[in-house]
Amino acid sequence: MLNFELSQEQLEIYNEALKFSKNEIAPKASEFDEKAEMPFEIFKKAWELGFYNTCIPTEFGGSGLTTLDSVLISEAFAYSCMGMNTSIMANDLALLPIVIGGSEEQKKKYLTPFTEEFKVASFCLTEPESGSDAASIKTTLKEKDDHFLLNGNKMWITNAGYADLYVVYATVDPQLGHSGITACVLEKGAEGIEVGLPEKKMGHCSSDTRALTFNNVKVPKENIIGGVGQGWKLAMKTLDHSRPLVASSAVGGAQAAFDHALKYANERKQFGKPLAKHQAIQFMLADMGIKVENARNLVHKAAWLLDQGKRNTKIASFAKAYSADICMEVATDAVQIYGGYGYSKEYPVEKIMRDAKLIQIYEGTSQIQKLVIARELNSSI
Ligand code: COS
Repeated sequence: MLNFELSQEQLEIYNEALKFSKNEIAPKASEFDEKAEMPFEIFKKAWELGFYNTCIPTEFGGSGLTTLDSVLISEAFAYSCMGMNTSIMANDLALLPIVIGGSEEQKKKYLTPFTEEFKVASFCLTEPESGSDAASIKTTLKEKDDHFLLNGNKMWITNAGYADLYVVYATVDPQLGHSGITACVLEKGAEGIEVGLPEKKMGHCSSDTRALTFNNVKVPKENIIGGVGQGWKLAMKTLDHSRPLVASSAVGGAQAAFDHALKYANERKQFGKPLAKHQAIQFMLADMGIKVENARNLVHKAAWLLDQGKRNTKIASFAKAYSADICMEVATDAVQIYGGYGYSKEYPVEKIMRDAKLIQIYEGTSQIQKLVIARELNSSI
């Protein structure tokens, strides 16, 4: 049976999240963007309402929300600020490898505390010389007696300045390629973790991004997630889960840009009538509406597939590439419809356009999504 309507429960989750987004996030979005600070008070309130760490299963204190529920929350939050939503989603990105590949003890030890108090987590894969080619990481984990020693550099790590927990990818032997990659968990304060200064970014300024350096950090063997050499597949499976969330953030941003543009086009008059009565603008608005609707449908399908226990790699990449690209396009068109006002920080679409750009880049660029899609297509024949 095909049904395009959300259930009553899903609608309630979305409406509650949107209410929070409009009442708590929207009024502070510009201020924190300008200050380039994380809004911890807002994050803590979101955590108290159960909008955080939605990937944690109920056995470990989580809320039991589905992936589809999670993308609804992500869209609602991003509607008011994609930057804040990035920081919130980054917690899920970091905890997902433990949810997917961790042992029962690891899940209890590392996931449960996130349900008991507000905590921050970071997913540490990218390096200065390893971005799209994620398997080329140089950070090493060398076995020594009863533990490993972690050495290397990570780059563009969301939440890194405040993280209570880091999930770090490293190689036990670069010669082994993918099968040397291993994931481990580190807690705040582990000796040898050096946290860089905050990156100064074009957008997503209310989300903390930094480099990390690991100098002989001692990693107990029980901190390895999923076994030595299992890190690559764990990272790829994690991205299958997290890409629908990122894509839904793009949908939220695009919907906001569209709503602002539609309202403005009905208010602003030129040549004696509202912009919305000019066919040139009507066609732009129609195209923007088509794109947002299409993107949302793809995101919901990518999340739904996971909830059915099915592999969603191709559709998750469809959703990520398409939503990120249309978010950029819709935001750019919204700025165009606002004209000179759209270029001003006084109006909301300028920030949406800056924030949209990053979604085409992080968690796999649009080009990388197409590479993943091509491989999935080729492997199916
Ligand atoms: N689920 C399970 N296994 C997967 C998988 C997935 N989604 N994707 C790949 N794999 C497996 C492959 O099946 C292959 O397994 P075998 O060795 O058993 O055949 C193995 O992993 C290697 O895969 P692949 O050959 O595709 O590896 P590449 O090094 O060529 O990876 C991509 C290419 C583009 C997929 C990878 O580098 C990537 O995702 N890059 C973007 C990284 C990213 O998103 N960075 C953002 C950081 S997080 S903010």
